[in-house]
This record gives sequence, structure tokens and C-alpha cells, in this order.
Amino acid sequence: MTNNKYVLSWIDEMAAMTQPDKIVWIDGTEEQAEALRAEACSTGELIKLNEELLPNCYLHRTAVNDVARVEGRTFICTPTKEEAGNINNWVEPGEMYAKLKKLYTGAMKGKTMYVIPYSMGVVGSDFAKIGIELTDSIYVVLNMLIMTRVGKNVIDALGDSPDYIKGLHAVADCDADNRYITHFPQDNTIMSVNSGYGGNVLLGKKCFALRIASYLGRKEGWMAEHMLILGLQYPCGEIKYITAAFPSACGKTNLAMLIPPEFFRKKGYKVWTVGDDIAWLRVNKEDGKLYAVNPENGFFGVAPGTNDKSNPNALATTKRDTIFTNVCYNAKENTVWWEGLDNNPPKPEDGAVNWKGEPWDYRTYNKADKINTSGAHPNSRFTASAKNCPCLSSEFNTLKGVPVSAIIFGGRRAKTAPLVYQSFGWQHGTFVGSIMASETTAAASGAIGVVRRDPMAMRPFVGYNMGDYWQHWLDMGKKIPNPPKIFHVNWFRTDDNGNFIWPGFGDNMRVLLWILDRCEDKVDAVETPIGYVPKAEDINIEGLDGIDLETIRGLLSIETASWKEDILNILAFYNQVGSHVPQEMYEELAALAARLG
Ligand code: OXD
Ligand code: MN
Repeated sequence: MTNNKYVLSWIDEMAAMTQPDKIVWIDGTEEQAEALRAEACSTGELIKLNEELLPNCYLHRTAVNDVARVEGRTFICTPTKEEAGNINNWVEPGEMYAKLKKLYTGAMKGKTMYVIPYSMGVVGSDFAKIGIELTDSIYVVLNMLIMTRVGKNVIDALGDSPDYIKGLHAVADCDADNRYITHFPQDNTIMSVNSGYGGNVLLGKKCFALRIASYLGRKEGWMAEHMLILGLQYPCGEIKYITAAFPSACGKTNLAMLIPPEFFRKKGYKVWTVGDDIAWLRVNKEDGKLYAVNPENGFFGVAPGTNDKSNPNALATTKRDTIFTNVCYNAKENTVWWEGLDNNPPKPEDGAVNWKGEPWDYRTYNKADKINTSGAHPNSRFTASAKNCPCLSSEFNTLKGVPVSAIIFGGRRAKTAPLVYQSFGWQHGTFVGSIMASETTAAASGAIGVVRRDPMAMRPFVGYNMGDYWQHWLDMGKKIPNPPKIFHVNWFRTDDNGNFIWPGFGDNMRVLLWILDRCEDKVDAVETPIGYVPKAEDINIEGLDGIDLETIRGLLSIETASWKEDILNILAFYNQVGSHVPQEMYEELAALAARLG
């Protein structure tokens, strides 16, 4: 497929170490993909689902000990620990290479090594970056074919250049104690071993498009962020773009695919999805704005909770050409199911099989022990092609990106953060991103749980020192002549009984409209110690049952006492991040404390 000497000698070296029986190049053709699907079905790696109900859809189960990303076993291997920082796990590259060599040696014996040339971003775009993943898993190949752009045109675009990201993946023994997800930013290299779970092995996603790309972005003057991208279309046809970062379990995919409330739909409002997980951002020289692309080509979404109310667009996207992982199986219908899909789980007499591959009785389900009693694993996934998404933006394949009007940070806070507030500017907005957090609630006791700081939702995904990453945000701010405005939202405020006050889902559009009005200077706001907050009457609640102006006032109130408490927690977190935290962040924190009094 190529004469590129850098690529060929690297593949030779990796093959000499892993010792596969044969090497097969993936060319991106449907014929080859179909042959691989058939092979995977013949070995039981995949189950082909009901062709009438779920055309071209498959089920896969990973090992029971291998169902999620493993942050504890994810490493940034920079020459010094200081470059990786205190938030990342670090091992010196020489030591890690030596350790990995032992694990990879002979790991592909009796197997095929697949060579996947892929592009993150549209080939030919200034944003695009090329990777090559070597893997011994057909499941990985088929997922990469959905999640990235794969094919001969990628290798042609690379030509004889050494400028690509090397990725080596071997399932090996799937030994959890020897599982390593490792990144060598200075060597453009990712090595993953002893896992077969998506987030650890689809190397284009978190490993490349966030960890390695964040490192490259700092070096090259752009940004790789854990953000969805959506376009909000007004009745006049104009579309404004927003990117948003949320920690997991905050409804990111739902927001990316939002369906406007009926009141707005009837008027002609629409939301278009550009991306649900990752944004690459660059300054456009012509208009001085920040532009975004989604480097991915599909969605690797959490299945449980996805239904025709929470996210009808995501559900529709999964109806064809989808690989389901660790969901529940209905053998009678040859279909899949997950908790929260509907109230009709497969019954034992339907041949219900849980995510572990065991017969399953839905009556044993216990919310407090989902892992052992649910049909689908709580982190079960669909890998679905973006092209099947009913609300896919016409700009999805844009070469130049979409102009970003607003950046939103969000978290899950019971009390502290109001429904929405706007930062005072880029530097303060960077501070707002740096203090992002979510609370876990101990549901049984109703007690407020621990606050986990998750700056810019990037805590597990920054490929270098978190303090330097914040500095990069500050530096970027100085390079964007017309920067987006930065906001914070919280859909998860609760009342005294622990119930959510804001309805969320499609109604979140009401908040997006205020945000975009602020970007256009169409509405004023109240200046508070934490930022600009809407006047209650500026959040449009027409057609919204059960929410009146008084409720909105409550949602927008600033709880000074909990903010003061938060300041101590932030300070402790900054101290943990360590000596690279920019002085500006401490100044913002001090200024916030002073404004709170
Ligand atoms: C994801 C994640 O899978 O953020 O997108 O964990
Ligand atoms: Mn994510």
C-alpha cells in the first residue's frame, strides 16, 4: 500500500516483536470490512443481529474484567515527571518501553496484525492528522472503520512523510494487572496492551485526539478539547455554533443531539450535531475567530439511558451499521436491549442474555448493584456512524471548521453553580474551566458526595502538565482576535428533597438561546461575584410546564456559603496540580474570594 520507509520500517520492527502469522492492510473498502465481519462472526467475536430490525448491526462482548477506560493504568511517558505533571501517571520512557517490550513479545503469535491507516479530521483539511494503528483485533478494525476515516487516500496523503502517530495495540492475555495504555508524546507514539475495551484500544479517540493532540496543539498553537460541537439554527436560517465540555454522566451526547422543545420547533428552531465528544480548535486568519472541527467520524456512546425521549437522534443513529458492546441480548428476536431503553426487557423465555453472556432474569435487577444484576453493563456502548445521525450538521465534513460563538463548561453540582453564568472574559473563562467539578451523590442516603475536580473535562486526557495546559489556554486567548465568550452551566441543581429542578434535555436550548444572545450583545445581565447571570425574565420559559419566574430566580441564585467552601477545595486542587499553575489562575481565585467577601 505504501513505499513510505518510515512506516514500513516501523511495521517491520513491531511485527518482529509481536510475531503475527500475517500482516493485513486495511483499505477502507466495504468488501474487506464485510469479509472481516463474517470472519468475526464465525469465531464468535461478533454476533450478527436481526438484519430486518437492525441492518448491518453486531453485538460484541469484552472480557468481564475489561469494560471501561482504566485511568489508573494510563500513562504519559515524557522524559521528566514534571512534563507529565502531578495529575497524570508517569513512567520514564526507557523504563516503560522495556516493560512493554516484554508484554508485546510474541503477543500476536497465531494471529493477524491489521494495519489501519486513519485520519482524524477530513483528509485535506488543515486540521487533519494521520495515524496508523496496528492491532490484532478485528473488533478494533471494525470500530476504527466507523470512528475514523480509513483508507488508501490516507496513506496517499501521508506520502513519504514521517509525520504520523504510531499506535500499537495487542489484546495479549487481557491481563488486567499488566494492562497499559501508554503515550509517548515526544515520539508520536501510543502503545496499548492487555485490553480490548474501546476507550483503551480505539487509539484514534482519547489516546490520539485528546492526549497526543493536546500535546501537539500546545506545540503548534491550536487546541484539542473534550467538547461537543453543535449548531443552533434560528428560524431565519442563520446557524450559530457552540462547543461544550462536561465531565462524564452530564448528558453530553444528549446536548449535542438536542431536539428543541415543541414551542421552538414550531417556530423553526433546529439543532445540528457537528460532534459529541472531541473538538479540535484553530484560529482562522481571515476573521480572527476560533474554528472547530470534530476529528471523529462516528459516535462511541453510552447505551444505558438512551431512549426515544432522552435522545431520539442517538437512538435513530444506532438502528443500522452499529456495533453494540456489552449490552443485553434478546436471543429470540436477535436484538439488543439496555436499561433505560424501554420498559420491555427481554424475558428469560426470550433467551435474555446479560452483558457477561449469561442467562439473565430482569426481575433480579437491583439499582444498587448494577454491575452484577443489570442486563447491559452501565458502560455498555454503541459505535455508530455519524452519517446515520438524523441531525448531522451539513458542516460535518467541513475543511475549514465552524466558527465558535460560545464555549460552555458544565458540571453536576447540587447547589453551588447556578443554571448558567458568563465569565468576565477569556482569562476568567479559563479559570472557570479550571475549577470545573462534579459531585457524586450517595443516592441511598441522599448525602452530598465528593467533589471531583475535572478541569475542562480534561482531567484524564491532557497529554502533559495540567498547569501548562492552563497556560496554553491563556496563551491561546492572546492569539484569538475575536474569541468566543465562555460560559458555565449546571443542569443538575436539586431542591431540598434532592430532586432536579431544571427539566434538562430539550429545554436546555432555552439556556443556549440566552448564551447566544449574550454573544451578540442582544441582552444584558446581572454582574455577580462569580460572573454575569441572566435576569430571570430573559430565560424564555414559554411552553414550559411547572417552571415559573420564581423557580428560575432560584436556579440563578448564588449560594455564597457554598462558593466560599469551594474556594478551599479549589486551592487544594491547585496545590495538587503544583508549581506549573499559572499565576493568573491564583489571581482569579483571589479576586473571586474578594468579590464573595
Ligand atoms: C467517553 C469518555 O467515552 O469521556 O467519551 O469516557
Ligand atoms: Mn468523552
